[in-house]
Amino acid sequence: MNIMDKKILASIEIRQGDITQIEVDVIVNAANSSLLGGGGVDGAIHRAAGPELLTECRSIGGCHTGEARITRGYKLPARYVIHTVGPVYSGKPHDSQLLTRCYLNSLKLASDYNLASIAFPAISCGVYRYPINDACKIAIDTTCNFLKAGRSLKKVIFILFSSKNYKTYMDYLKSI
Ligand code: AR6
Repeated sequence: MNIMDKKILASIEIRQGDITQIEVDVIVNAANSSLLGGGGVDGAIHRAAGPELLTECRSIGGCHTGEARITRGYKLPARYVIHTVGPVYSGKPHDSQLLTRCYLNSLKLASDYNLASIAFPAISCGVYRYPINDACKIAIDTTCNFLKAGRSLKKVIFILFSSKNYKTYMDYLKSI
């Protein structure tokens, strides 16, 4: 591993916990294409942010799978929320392309807003049933490649709800 790769890995952090509690510039929401809320991490973010988040999301008018939109964070400790729509897992190659685009478009949007820190949940790994091992590689590989271009982001946190998913991310990060 060269010095540049080490620097990139040092800006990635894996944590176990609740994304609604985390103090970063922007947290990412695993939304659905309506952007009008739902269960899982989406429900938790809307509950913690308060009703103004839904009002702003309504004004956006939806988001296609793989794309991302940004709103304010309202009552959350995070200043902004990036809403991205992961694929419903089907087992087809297109799944990984769409999940890659979720991470890439979220990272690009954070950079466009000149943000320094971002936290991701395991997009698509709940209700949308994406296998955690495959999703974890996409999340970390896409992020490392993005950080190589060196824009505003200095810290990328992956925050996992379960200890099993936390271990999957830790094991993969250690292996690269
Ligand atoms: N903090 C961090 N991670 C969480 C939290 C939290 N507070 N809550 C859940 N997770 P899911 P998806 C984890 O189902 O698969 C919604 O209804 C959870 O354990 O939230 O992309 C949307 O509206 C799992 O590992 O998102 C969509 O309809 C991961 O977050 C649909 O679900 C993602 O699980 C999106 O499904």
